[in-house]
Amino acid sequence: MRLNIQQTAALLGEKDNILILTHERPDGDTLGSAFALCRALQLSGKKARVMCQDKIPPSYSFLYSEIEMQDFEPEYIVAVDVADLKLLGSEFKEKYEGKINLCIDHHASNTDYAENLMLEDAAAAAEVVLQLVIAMGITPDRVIAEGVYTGLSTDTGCFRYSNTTSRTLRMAADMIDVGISVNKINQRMFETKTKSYAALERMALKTIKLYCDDRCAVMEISRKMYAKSGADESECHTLSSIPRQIEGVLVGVTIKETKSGTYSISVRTHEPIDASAICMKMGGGGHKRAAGCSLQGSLLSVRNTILEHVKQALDEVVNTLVEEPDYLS
Ligand SMILES: [Mn+2]
Repeated sequence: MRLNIQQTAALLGEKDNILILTHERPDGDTLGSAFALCRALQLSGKKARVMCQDKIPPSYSFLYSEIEMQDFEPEYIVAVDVADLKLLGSEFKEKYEGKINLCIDHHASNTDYAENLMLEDAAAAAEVVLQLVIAMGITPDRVIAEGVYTGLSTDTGCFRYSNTTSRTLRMAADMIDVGISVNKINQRMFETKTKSYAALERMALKTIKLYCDDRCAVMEISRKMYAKSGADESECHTLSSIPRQIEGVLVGVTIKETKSGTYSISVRTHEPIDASAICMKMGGGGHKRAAGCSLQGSLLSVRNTILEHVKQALDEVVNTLVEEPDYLS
């Protein structure tokens, strides 16, 4: 069932001992939103804690350094920024399938696996969480504000992507008014690379190839490259935005080989290509301009499958592109 902000706030008001789950390979939005909600629940006198199947990268430690890790038997389980149960990760999916009570999300592709507070036009789950926190009667403190700002900024590429709205910026401004250090967060999130990540990025850049009349760029990251660079998968979210940056490219694809040998695909698009529609055809989902899916098989067959769907999507809009000279390189 779909809930609105007020219904969800009232519902949470009745609950206690709340476990908040993030998606696997956690990013700034799932973590910022989860810890902001956790803090708000704790401030309202409830017990709450956050759990993630994967290790939380050290760069996000500021999000929880002031939050108490409370120990309790969970009575109510909330997933944040998790569009599909399988995005919890295989271990957590098995553990929590059928046990999640509430989902707070902003992905149009959400599979409604629990009672659902879903705002499709929100740039980040953090936008939903902030409205919820306020509806719960909690005034955001610095810890909540840092979580919300981190979610807003990371899901919008530091307010550059097309999902950024005036509301996103107003919410960010409100968080700054609480007294957070924007520079500290931005520097951590956008202006710092580990040496191992920088090494991986160099290798990844070399793999970029153009397809479909140079409208699609594909970048490939192998296990060998992780091993050689020493980079961790968890620090590699921002790689996916690189292929789309090439002039004339409408679809940027990043193919990452996972530990289990399957391939994790990230698709980033420019208007008018719908990344979510492309990924849904391959069993995944996401947003209009940023989506993902998983594929099995050889790298060659995986790449061909993706290119087939990308070509179809490009063919569907090719006539509209002619009228848009900006898209012609
Ligand atoms: Mn998100």
